[in-house]
Amino acid sequence: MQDPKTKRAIHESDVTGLVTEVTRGTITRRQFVVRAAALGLSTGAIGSLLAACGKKKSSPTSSGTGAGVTYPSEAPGKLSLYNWADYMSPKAKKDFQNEYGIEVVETYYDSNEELLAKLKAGATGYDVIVPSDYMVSIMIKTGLLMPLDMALLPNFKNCEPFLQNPEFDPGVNGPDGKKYSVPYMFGTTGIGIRVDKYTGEVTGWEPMFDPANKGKIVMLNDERETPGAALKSLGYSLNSTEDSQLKEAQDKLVAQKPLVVKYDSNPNRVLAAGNPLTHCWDGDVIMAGNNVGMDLLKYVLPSQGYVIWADGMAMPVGAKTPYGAHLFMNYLMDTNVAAECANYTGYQTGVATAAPLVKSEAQKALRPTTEQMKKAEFIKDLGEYGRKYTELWTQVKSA
Ligand code: N2P
Repeated sequence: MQDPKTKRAIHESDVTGLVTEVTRGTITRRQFVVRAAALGLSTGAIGSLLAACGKKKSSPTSSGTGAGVTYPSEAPGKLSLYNWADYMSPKAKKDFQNEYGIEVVETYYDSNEELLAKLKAGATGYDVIVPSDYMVSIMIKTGLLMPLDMALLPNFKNCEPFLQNPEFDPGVNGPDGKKYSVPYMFGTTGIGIRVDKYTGEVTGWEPMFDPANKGKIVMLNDERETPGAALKSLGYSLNSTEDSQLKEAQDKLVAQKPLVVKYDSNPNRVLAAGNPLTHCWDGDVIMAGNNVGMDLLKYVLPSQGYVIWADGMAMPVGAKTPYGAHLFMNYLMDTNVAAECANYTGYQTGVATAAPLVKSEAQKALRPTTEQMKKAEFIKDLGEYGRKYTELWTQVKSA
């Protein structure tokens, strides 16, 4: 029998050797994980070691300089991602686990409001969430997000300049100088058409409200997107704060309701299943096209105007592993990883350096141009007035 002390000494020198090898790059991080596990190290210990190597190698430098924000730098065995459905490459999650020894456990929500309600009701333990622009702003104001340690997010520099310090999360330009989200995907909201099921011409929102299309229409199940479509179709801002305009939009949606097959926020599945006219986000057309063939699909940005949106990655209060959350967010802003996620989801990556690596020509063609952005509006955090949209939507859903 080996003396336990001798055993531990051998063990430690083996581990030190492995760490040296992975730091020098003579073995991959994956090989490191396999060999460290063979030595009997726990997943948590492997993750911590790898994280430490990563710090030396590719600069998630120790926490400490991100606008005065620091978190204990201990890597976990797993982390919890609360996300939209069909919005994360399973390969990216697996690769992250192989590289860092951290398993990503993912659960899903259907809308920003569902996410907000969940957090407001006191749900804790989510490490990374993916709210849209206006919801980032609402969550910052209601104290639901933890500030980020930017020193742990060196890949942030890869992101689209217009998404780095936007109005909804101004970072250094904001009141507390802190940053609460980093870019994930962005895009537009328009109409997805199955050209094998609908042959009419679509240029604006009209076909979505045309009684002739009864039974062919699916709208998003979303209290800002869907009233936004109605407001735009009427020539109004989708951030209108005029009661009379909201009433008109409500009436229009109530009149539309008998034409609508369902309200559904997984439009890629609706399109793949063959629905003719679907209110959707741009990437859904690409994802459906990847399943049924792009020649069956078309995406139209309505002439009256539409939503431009940007989803961020953020860390809610109550996150179990702020350090793990940072490792994952930084990983997703890596050029190749962001390209993998963009290719999987069909959406436009917020990581500018990854955009040239998008494979689908159709997807590249949907990256909004400066001209298209002029007709687009971001959904805004309307403060107290936002309640009126909740009421409008409740009225429509219960009509
Ligand atoms: C992915 C949902 C994307 C959300 N299925 C658009 N903001």
